[in-house]
Amino acid sequence: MILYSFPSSPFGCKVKSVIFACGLEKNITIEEFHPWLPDTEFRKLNPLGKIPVLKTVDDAIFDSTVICEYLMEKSGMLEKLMPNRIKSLKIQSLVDGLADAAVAIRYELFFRPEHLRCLNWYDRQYLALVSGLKYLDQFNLSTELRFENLCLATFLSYLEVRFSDSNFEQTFQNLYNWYADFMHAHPFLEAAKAKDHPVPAGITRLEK
Ligand SMILES: N[C@@H](CCC(=O)N[C@@H](CS)C(=O)NCC(=O)O)C(=O)O
Repeated sequence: MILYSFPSSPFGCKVKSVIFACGLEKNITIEEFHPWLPDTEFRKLNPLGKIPVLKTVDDAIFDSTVICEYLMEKSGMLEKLMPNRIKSLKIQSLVDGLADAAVAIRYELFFRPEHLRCLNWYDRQYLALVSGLKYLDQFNLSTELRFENLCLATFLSYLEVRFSDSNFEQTFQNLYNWYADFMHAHPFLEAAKAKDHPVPAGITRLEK
Protein backbone atom coordinates (compact mmCIF):
# COMPACT_ATOMS: atom_id res chain seq x y z
CA MET A 1 0.00 0.00 0.00
CA ILE A 2 1.10 3.59 -0.59
CA LEU A 3 0.29 6.51 1.68
CA TYR A 4 0.42 9.87 -0.10
CA SER A 5 1.21 12.53 2.45
CA PHE A 6 3.48 15.47 3.26
CA PRO A 7 5.77 15.62 6.34
CA SER A 8 4.03 18.66 7.85
CA SER A 9 0.42 17.54 7.25
CA PRO A 10 -1.47 17.06 10.55
CA PHE A 11 -3.91 14.68 8.82
CA GLY A 12 -1.04 12.70 7.31
CA CYS A 13 0.74 12.50 10.68
CA LYS A 14 -2.45 11.22 12.28
CA VAL A 15 -2.51 8.35 9.75
CA LYS A 16 1.22 7.67 10.29
CA SER A 17 0.65 7.39 14.06
CA VAL A 18 -2.07 4.78 13.44
CA ILE A 19 0.25 2.90 11.05
CA PHE A 20 2.88 2.69 13.82
CA ALA A 21 0.34 1.87 16.54
CA CYS A 22 -0.99 -0.98 14.39
CA GLY A 23 2.50 -2.24 13.47
CA LEU A 24 1.80 -1.80 9.75
CA GLU A 25 4.91 0.16 8.80
CA LYS A 26 6.33 -2.71 6.74
CA ASN A 27 3.14 -2.93 4.66
CA ILE A 28 2.98 0.75 3.66
CA THR A 29 5.31 2.94 1.62
CA ILE A 30 5.03 6.63 2.39
CA GLU A 31 5.18 8.78 -0.70
CA GLU A 32 5.77 12.48 -0.25
CA PHE A 33 3.23 14.53 -2.18
CA HIS A 34 2.29 18.18 -1.78
CA PRO A 35 -1.43 18.71 -2.48
CA TRP A 36 -0.88 22.12 -4.07
CA LEU A 37 1.29 20.78 -6.84
CA PRO A 38 -0.56 21.00 -10.14
CA ASP A 39 -1.02 17.28 -10.71
CA THR A 40 -4.20 16.09 -12.39
CA GLU A 41 -3.22 12.43 -11.88
CA PHE A 42 -3.55 12.80 -8.11
CA ARG A 43 -7.19 13.91 -8.46
CA LYS A 44 -7.90 10.51 -9.96
CA LEU A 45 -7.11 9.11 -6.51
CA ASN A 46 -8.93 11.82 -4.56
CA PRO A 47 -11.12 14.20 -6.58
CA LEU A 48 -10.81 16.71 -3.73
CA GLY A 49 -7.07 16.89 -4.35
CA LYS A 50 -6.32 16.48 -0.63
CA ILE A 51 -3.81 14.39 1.24
CA PRO A 52 -3.63 11.91 2.88
CA VAL A 53 -4.70 9.19 0.48
CA LEU A 54 -4.03 5.49 0.95
CA LYS A 55 -3.66 3.54 -2.27
CA THR A 56 -4.46 -0.13 -1.82
CA VAL A 57 -4.34 -2.88 -4.45
CA ASP A 58 -7.82 -2.05 -5.70
CA ASP A 59 -8.87 1.25 -4.11
CA ALA A 60 -7.83 4.77 -3.09
CA ILE A 61 -9.02 5.58 0.42
CA PHE A 62 -9.57 9.05 1.90
CA ASP A 63 -10.03 10.99 4.18
CA SER A 64 -7.67 10.52 7.15
CA THR A 65 -10.29 9.11 9.53
CA VAL A 66 -11.52 6.61 6.96
CA ILE A 67 -7.92 5.53 6.28
CA CYS A 68 -7.32 5.15 10.03
CA GLU A 69 -10.43 3.03 10.52
CA TYR A 70 -9.47 0.88 7.54
CA LEU A 71 -5.98 0.29 8.98
CA MET A 72 -7.22 -0.37 12.51
CA GLU A 73 -9.75 -2.87 11.21
CA LYS A 74 -7.26 -4.55 8.87
CA SER A 75 -4.73 -5.03 11.67
CA GLY A 76 -7.31 -6.19 14.22
CA MET A 77 -6.61 -3.12 16.39
CA LEU A 78 -9.95 -1.34 16.06
CA GLU A 79 -11.40 -2.56 19.36
CA LYS A 80 -8.16 -1.88 21.22
CA LEU A 81 -7.68 1.64 19.89
CA MET A 82 -11.37 2.58 19.92
CA PRO A 83 -13.00 0.72 22.82
CA ASN A 84 -15.53 3.55 23.19
CA ARG A 85 -16.32 4.51 19.61
CA ILE A 86 -18.44 7.59 20.22
CA LYS A 87 -15.97 9.01 22.75
CA SER A 88 -13.14 8.46 20.27
CA LEU A 89 -15.03 9.97 17.33
CA LYS A 90 -16.12 12.98 19.35
CA ILE A 91 -12.54 13.95 20.22
CA GLN A 92 -11.30 12.96 16.78
CA SER A 93 -13.81 15.20 15.03
CA LEU A 94 -12.98 18.09 17.33
CA VAL A 95 -9.27 17.65 16.60
CA ASP A 96 -10.00 17.40 12.86
CA GLY A 97 -11.90 20.69 13.10
CA LEU A 98 -8.94 22.29 14.86
CA ALA A 99 -6.62 20.96 12.17
CA ASP A 100 -8.94 22.38 9.48
CA ALA A 101 -8.80 25.80 11.17
CA ALA A 102 -5.03 25.65 11.69
CA VAL A 103 -4.34 24.56 8.12
CA ALA A 104 -6.70 27.27 6.80
CA ILE A 105 -4.74 29.88 8.78
CA ARG A 106 -1.48 28.50 7.45
CA TYR A 107 -2.76 28.63 3.87
CA GLU A 108 -4.01 32.18 4.31
CA LEU A 109 -0.65 33.35 5.63
CA PHE A 110 1.58 31.31 3.37
CA PHE A 111 -0.23 31.13 0.05
CA ARG A 112 -2.12 34.43 -0.07
CA PRO A 113 -0.41 37.78 -0.45
CA GLU A 114 -1.06 40.22 2.38
CA HIS A 115 -3.34 42.60 0.46
CA LEU A 116 -5.78 39.74 -0.31
CA ARG A 117 -6.07 38.41 3.24
CA CYS A 118 -9.35 38.68 5.11
CA LEU A 119 -8.85 39.57 8.75
CA ASN A 120 -12.40 38.67 9.88
CA TRP A 121 -12.13 35.26 8.30
CA TYR A 122 -8.68 34.73 9.82
CA ASP A 123 -10.02 35.76 13.26
CA ARG A 124 -12.86 33.27 12.99
CA GLN A 125 -10.45 30.39 12.27
CA TYR A 126 -8.21 31.50 15.11
CA LEU A 127 -11.21 31.65 17.47
CA ALA A 128 -12.13 28.06 16.54
CA LEU A 129 -8.54 26.97 17.17
CA VAL A 130 -8.21 28.66 20.55
CA SER A 131 -11.73 27.63 21.71
CA GLY A 132 -11.02 24.01 20.82
CA LEU A 133 -7.68 24.02 22.63
CA LYS A 134 -9.36 25.55 25.68
CA TYR A 135 -12.03 22.85 25.62
CA LEU A 136 -9.37 20.13 25.43
CA ASP A 137 -7.31 21.80 28.15
CA GLN A 138 -10.24 21.21 30.51
CA PHE A 139 -10.90 17.69 29.28
CA ASN A 140 -9.88 14.63 31.26
CA LEU A 141 -7.49 12.89 28.86
CA SER A 142 -5.79 9.59 29.57
CA THR A 143 -2.36 8.56 28.26
CA GLU A 144 -3.65 5.22 26.99
CA LEU A 145 -2.94 4.31 23.39
CA ARG A 146 -6.28 5.34 21.89
CA PHE A 147 -7.22 6.61 18.45
CA GLU A 148 -8.39 9.99 19.74
CA ASN A 149 -5.13 10.46 21.65
CA LEU A 150 -3.12 9.71 18.51
CA CYS A 151 -5.15 12.32 16.62
CA LEU A 152 -4.59 14.92 19.34
CA ALA A 153 -0.88 14.27 19.87
CA THR A 154 -0.04 14.46 16.16
CA PHE A 155 -2.10 17.63 15.84
CA LEU A 156 -0.19 19.24 18.73
CA SER A 157 3.03 18.27 16.95
CA TYR A 158 1.74 20.25 13.94
CA LEU A 159 1.15 23.30 16.15
CA GLU A 160 4.74 22.97 17.43
CA VAL A 161 5.94 23.26 13.85
CA ARG A 162 3.57 25.87 12.41
CA PHE A 163 2.40 27.91 15.45
CA SER A 164 5.60 27.93 17.50
CA ASP A 165 5.21 31.65 18.29
CA SER A 166 1.62 31.36 19.61
CA ASN A 167 2.43 30.61 23.25
CA PHE A 168 -0.11 27.76 23.36
CA GLU A 169 2.16 25.73 25.63
CA GLN A 170 1.90 28.37 28.38
CA THR A 171 -1.81 29.07 27.82
CA PHE A 172 -2.97 25.45 27.75
CA GLN A 173 -0.68 23.87 30.31
CA ASN A 174 -2.87 20.85 31.17
CA LEU A 175 -3.09 19.94 27.52
CA TYR A 176 0.63 20.28 26.88
CA ASN A 177 1.48 18.37 30.07
CA TRP A 178 -0.76 15.60 28.77
CA TYR A 179 1.05 15.77 25.41
CA ALA A 180 4.46 15.37 27.08
CA ASP A 181 3.19 12.45 29.21
CA PHE A 182 1.55 10.77 26.23
CA MET A 183 4.67 11.02 24.05
CA HIS A 184 6.79 9.77 26.94
CA ALA A 185 4.47 6.76 27.38
CA HIS A 186 4.59 5.92 23.63
CA PRO A 187 8.02 6.96 22.32
CA PHE A 188 7.51 5.20 18.97
CA LEU A 189 5.20 8.12 18.10
CA GLU A 190 8.16 10.48 17.70
CA ALA A 191 8.43 9.17 14.13
CA ALA A 192 4.86 10.27 13.36
CA LYS A 193 5.28 13.88 14.50
CA ALA A 194 4.87 16.73 12.01
CA LYS A 195 8.07 17.99 10.47
CA ASP A 196 8.85 21.30 8.89
CA HIS A 197 9.61 20.67 5.27
CA PRO A 198 10.33 22.94 2.33
CA VAL A 199 7.37 23.47 0.03
CA PRO A 200 8.30 22.15 -3.42
CA ALA A 201 9.00 24.54 -6.26
CA GLY A 202 6.21 25.05 -8.78
CA ILE A 203 3.44 25.89 -6.32
CA THR A 204 1.62 29.08 -7.20
CA ARG A 205 0.31 31.47 -4.57
CA LEU A 206 -3.31 32.63 -4.50
CA GLU A 207 -2.83 35.94 -6.26
CA LYS A 208 -6.48 36.45 -7.26
N1 LIG B 1 -10.73 15.95 6.06
C1 LIG B 1 -9.49 15.69 5.38
C2 LIG B 1 -8.63 16.93 5.41
C3 LIG B 1 -7.35 16.75 4.60
C4 LIG B 1 -6.66 18.10 4.33
O1 LIG B 1 -7.23 19.19 4.51
N2 LIG B 1 -5.42 18.01 3.86
C5 LIG B 1 -4.70 19.20 3.45
C6 LIG B 1 -3.22 19.06 3.78
S1 LIG B 1 -2.93 19.06 5.51
C7 LIG B 1 -4.80 19.31 1.93
O2 LIG B 1 -4.59 18.33 1.25
N3 LIG B 1 -5.12 20.52 1.42
C8 LIG B 1 -5.17 20.76 0.02
C9 LIG B 1 -6.34 21.59 -0.36
O3 LIG B 1 -7.08 22.04 0.54
O4 LIG B 1 -6.54 21.79 -1.55
C10 LIG B 1 -8.79 14.50 6.03
O5 LIG B 1 -9.07 14.22 7.21
O6 LIG B 1 -8.01 13.81 5.37
